[in-house]
Amino acid sequence: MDLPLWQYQFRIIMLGDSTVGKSSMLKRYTEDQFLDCINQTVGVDFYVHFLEVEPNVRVKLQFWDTAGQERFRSVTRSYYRNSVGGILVFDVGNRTSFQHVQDWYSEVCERVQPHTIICVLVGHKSDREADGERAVSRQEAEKVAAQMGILYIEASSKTDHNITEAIELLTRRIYQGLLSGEIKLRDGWDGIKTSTPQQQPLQNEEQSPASEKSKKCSC
Ligand SMILES: Nc1nc2c(ncn2[C@@H]2O[C@H](COP(=O)(O)OP(=O)(O)OP(=O)(O)O)[C@@H](O)[C@H]2O)c(=O)[nH]1
Ligand SMILES: [Mg+2]
Repeated sequence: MDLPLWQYQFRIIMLGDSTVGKSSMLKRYTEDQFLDCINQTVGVDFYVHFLEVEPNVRVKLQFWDTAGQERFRSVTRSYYRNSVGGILVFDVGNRTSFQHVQDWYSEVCERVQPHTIICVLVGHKSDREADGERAVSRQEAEKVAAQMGILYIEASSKTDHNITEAIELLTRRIYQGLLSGEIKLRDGWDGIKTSTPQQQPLQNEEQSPASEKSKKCSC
């Protein structure tokens, strides 16, 4: 029998300061490409990828790639509530981006209430270490991640190091949460959807706003 295109849809939000490489991570993961000169995100952009989390269980990953720039914050914040996963990114060569990680995390956790979001912290641009540009040690980042109670992984879109691993680590963690009941399907919450809703226990919740997309080149 043919499998449906997907059984579950997980919405995952990319968070972190501007230029840490959120869009580059998704471009690498979904298109296996890296661009030295990439369009700066304006508002929110979208990427989709399908992943088989176990034999015959296919998940549609819908990524919301938010702009890190402060001036887009009112738009990007409206996407937090309908996310079940968060990829929290800083640049290992940019200490300021690391210092903002806790703020990003607190804000998304607050806004997703009463739902649950599962996050992973990514120390991105790990290739910069080879150029002597590391400004945040792995130990320090691991400590902050442990304090937040989330997983930490270092990755590079440029060298394609750990990008798939970071995204699939988060996806499998969400799937486990779904199986264990830690994460529940809710009517009116778009963090997780199923293609067979009649088989899922649903509870009433109100719906949240829709989307916007536009781009400009920062190069
Ligand atoms: N050295 C290095 N540079 C990278 C890496 N990933 C992205 N970059 C560069 O970092 C710059 C910013 O990348 P983006 O992906 O646009 O960053 P962003 O977080 O999406 O930025 P906003 O859209 O403004 O929030 C670009 O010049 C990329 O080429 C990486 O792994 N290593
Ligand atoms: Mg971007």
